[in-house]
Amino acid sequence: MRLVLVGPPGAGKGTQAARLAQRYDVPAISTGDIFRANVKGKTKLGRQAQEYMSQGALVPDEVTNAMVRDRLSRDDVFGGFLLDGYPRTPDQAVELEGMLDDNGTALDAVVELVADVDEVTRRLLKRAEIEGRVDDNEDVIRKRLSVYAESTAPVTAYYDGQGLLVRVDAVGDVDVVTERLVGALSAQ
Ligand code: B4P
Repeated sequence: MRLVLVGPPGAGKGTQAARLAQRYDVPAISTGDIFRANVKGKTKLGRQAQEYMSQGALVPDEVTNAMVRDRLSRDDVFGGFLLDGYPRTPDQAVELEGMLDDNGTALDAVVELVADVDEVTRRLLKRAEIEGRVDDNEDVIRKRLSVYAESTAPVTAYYDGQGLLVRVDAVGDVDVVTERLVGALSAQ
């Protein structure tokens, strides 16, 4: 199973990626998590990513693409993977296609988690209270949502054109959303 999860910030990508990875026994690869781990570890990549993330901007494509290329070269992805939060721009989508071509593989599906702006804003503000993430304040959330509409919506259109896009309603109980995802993927 080679899957991509897309959706606006707060749609539940990280939440559902962990569950689907367990269900399909593939590694979940979250570009956001990798960046956050590097920020925490004060690495060069972390220093590069931090200024963009704290402003709600995307980390430049060349940095993100190189990081994903490296991650997808490891042995644990041979049997499949779930990419959470990548690709997020048309350039990243084209790069990913190249990486998979090089390995003689291709994506099985791209799942879009659909949730409206009010719902995702409410979730992220709630997470801010619990986790205190620097990019979960109202101004930065607004910026992240506009970046999503501008840069990532074309990515879903691109995959829709390839017949790979599966849209799933991401509003509701976490378990219910997981069952919707599994149902949609098995019907694919
Ligand atoms: P991400 O880490 O991907 O952050 P996100 O879009 O907010 O999604 P996340 O996975 O954290 O939240 P989720 O929806 O699961 O990216 C952060 C930053 O990293 C980006 O802004 C960018 O700067 C950089 N970045 C990452 N990937 C990049 C790329 N490819 N290119 C360039 N830059 C990149 O969950 C949100 C909250 O909702 C949680 O608190 C969760 O508990 C809750 N929730 C989940 N499901 C729910 C449900 N069904 N009901 C109620 N609450 C729910």
